[in-house]
Parts: sequence; structure tokens; C-alpha cells
Amino acid sequence: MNPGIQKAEALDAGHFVRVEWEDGSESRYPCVWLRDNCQCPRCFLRSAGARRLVLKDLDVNIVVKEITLAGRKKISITWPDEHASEYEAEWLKRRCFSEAARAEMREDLFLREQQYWGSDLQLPKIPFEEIMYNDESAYKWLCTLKKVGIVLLTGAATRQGELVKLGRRIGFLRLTFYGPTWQVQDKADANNVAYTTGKLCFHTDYPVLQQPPGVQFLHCIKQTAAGGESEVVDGFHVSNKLKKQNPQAYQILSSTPVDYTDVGVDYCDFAVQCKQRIIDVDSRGQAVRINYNNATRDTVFDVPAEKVRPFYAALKEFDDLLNSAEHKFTYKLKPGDIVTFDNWRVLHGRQSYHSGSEVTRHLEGAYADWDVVMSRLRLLKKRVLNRD
Ligand code: OGA
Ligand code: NM2
Ligand code: ZN
Ligand code: ZN
Repeated sequence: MNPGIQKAEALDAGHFVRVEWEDGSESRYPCVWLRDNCQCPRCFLRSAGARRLVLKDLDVNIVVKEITLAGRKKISITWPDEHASEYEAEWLKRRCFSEAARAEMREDLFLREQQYWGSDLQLPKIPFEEIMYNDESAYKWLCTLKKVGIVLLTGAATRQGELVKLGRRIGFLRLTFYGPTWQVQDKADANNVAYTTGKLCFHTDYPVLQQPPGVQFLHCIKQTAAGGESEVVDGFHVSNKLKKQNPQAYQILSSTPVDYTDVGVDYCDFAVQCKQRIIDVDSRGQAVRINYNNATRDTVFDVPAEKVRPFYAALKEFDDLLNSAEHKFTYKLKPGDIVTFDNWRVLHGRQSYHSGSEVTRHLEGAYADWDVVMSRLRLLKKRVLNRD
């Protein structure tokens, strides 16, 4: 599958190694990187897949003393201090420094490809049973969750405890002050606006935490007859729209630190405070996380007074775009449905419903971290694509 090595030579006064592949392409490896990544037992702990070599023992200006090609599948390098390293062709190929090879590795490790959507969303659906017992289905579930940002799992039992099982399927759930899982229903003296019958405007959960939960699960156990519909919107897609429509508003929302607060008692007592930008962006200005819950946005607002009104104007423009018919998708959860979505990207809300003497609507909710979900996704990918 992978090409063998045609030729290997030192270049640039021994600072680089140039590998010529059998298919005619070539790769260049800096010697400092090669020495740093020597795979011998003294330099690398195989059982942990981790480096033993310490930086103190790495010469940044190291050059090759001797390089030999062992067959077409391996190169051997002797360093000036006589330390010997071996590198396999396939291992080297995957670590090629070319722009194209790095882009390929990036996609393989992080699955960064995204599909934006609006009101035209075709809500992806997979039976809950399938993802629990079938690795290919589980892989498809998590790939779609990463790419589209939302997947509906159908046909779960209509009792509490299904999300704990789902948590075990990926690894473990994220514990928060609202408990390992939490019950969304109308509660007396509600400690959160979610625990009332009121409408929930578009929000991401828990921006008051320094690292808000990456993934959210909502399992419908009971659904009310009238009202209680769910709404979702693609926060990254809408952020791009805002950036085009009003760059100044985008600049304000991606730079202003907004205070969030959550004080109360649930799993234990809590007094949480955090500063978050509503639109978190990467170094290229692309949105990577939305942190927006109007309910927990603090009354304390730690910005100069003259910045306040422009901030509200910007937020309102973003909120209007989120709520435009073009962007939002409405659906109603049925008992046994579990909606799974990217809480860093997808904003969600619900219509109000009527309160009664008995509970007419009950969702069980839980969170997971993207680190845990992506870890499971990589393991499933390896197994499904048979690269164990
Ligand atoms: C929440 C929430 C949605 C719903 O609990 O944070 O958004 O449909 N619930 O009740
Ligand atoms: N609940 C649903 O940011 C938030 O307060 C979101 C969290 C109560 C666990 C709601
Ligand atoms: Zn070594
Ligand atoms: Zn919510």
C-alpha cells in the first residue's frame, strides 16, 4: 500500500534527511526532529507510546554522521555520538512535513471537515440499539456528530438510565454541579430556567464553566401534548453570516469578555463565575466555540461603560440571525428519542409548554467532553477500517 524508499541522503550539511519514495515523490525531515523521535528503547517507552528522551539531551544543531538504507522499508542513522536510530518507511511517510501530508494527517486525527446547515437540515437519525451494539453504527454516529453537529438516536427505553449506558459506550460522562445526569422538568423553586415550563431561547449549555461541555445528550422520557418543541441552529454557520453582514459586530462578540454566573445548590452547592467571549475564534478568526446563554449572563459586566451599548447591539444582531427562519430547524422529541449534539457549535432551545399538577414533560440530560468522544471515535475508526 505504502511505497518503499528508493533513496535516502543527508542534505544541507547534514541538517536534513531527504527520502525519495518509489513512486517518485520525496520528503524532507529535519535532523533535530529525527533525533528527537528516535524509536529505540532508550529514547522511547514503547509500552506507553511516549518519549523518554529529555530536551536537555537533544542537540538542536545535530547532523547525521551516517545514513543507510536497510532494504526499502527502513533507514538507519548513526549520530555523531554513535547513537543509532532506525525509522520505518511507513512511519516516516505518515509524518512527512509537506503541506498536503500534514493536512491529511490533521483530517485523520481531528476530522475537522464540517457541513453547515440551516432550516433545510436533514436531521440524521440512527437507532439507539444499533450504536450500542454495532461498531460501524457507533462510528457513523460519532462521525456525523462531529461533521454535522447533531444526530438523533431513536428507540431508547423510556426510563432513566439510558444516558449512563450511552456514557459507558463512549467512555464516561462529564460530571457537573447539576449531577452525573440531570432531569429537565418543571420544578418548584427551580435552580435553573431550564427546570421551568418557560420557553428557552437559543443557548449553549454551561458557558459559566471555563471549559463548557463539548457534547450534550437529551433523552426524551415523557413529552407534553402541546408545546415543548425543540429548536436548533448551526452556530458556526450563523457566525460566518454575521462576519459577512457586520464585521464590526463579529469583532465585538469575538473579543468582549462576558461575565457568566451560576449560584445555587444541586449535586452540591456552587458559586461559579467565568468570563467567556460569545464567539470564540481560532488564530484565523474562524468560530470554534459559541458560549452563549442569556439566562446565566451575569448582571456584572466588566467592560468600560462606553462599550456596553455597542456590545448589546452586536449581540442582538447575532441573536436575530440565530432566530431567522432561514437558519433555525424545529422538531419535537418523542419518548425514546435521544438528541446528541455539539454544544460548542449548535445552539438549542425549546418552546414553552403548560404546567400542570403532574409532570407532563421529562428529559434526562447528560454531558460528555469532546476529548472523550473523539478518543472513542478514533478507536472505532481504527477498528472499523481494520487498521488495528
Ligand atoms: C436544557 C435545555 C431543552 C428542552 O435543559 O438546557 O436546553 O427541550 N432543555 O427542555
Ligand atoms: N442544565 C440543563 O448554562 C446552563 O445553565 C444550561 C444546564 C440545568 C444542566 C443548563
Ligand atoms: Zn534512541
Ligand atoms: Zn440547554
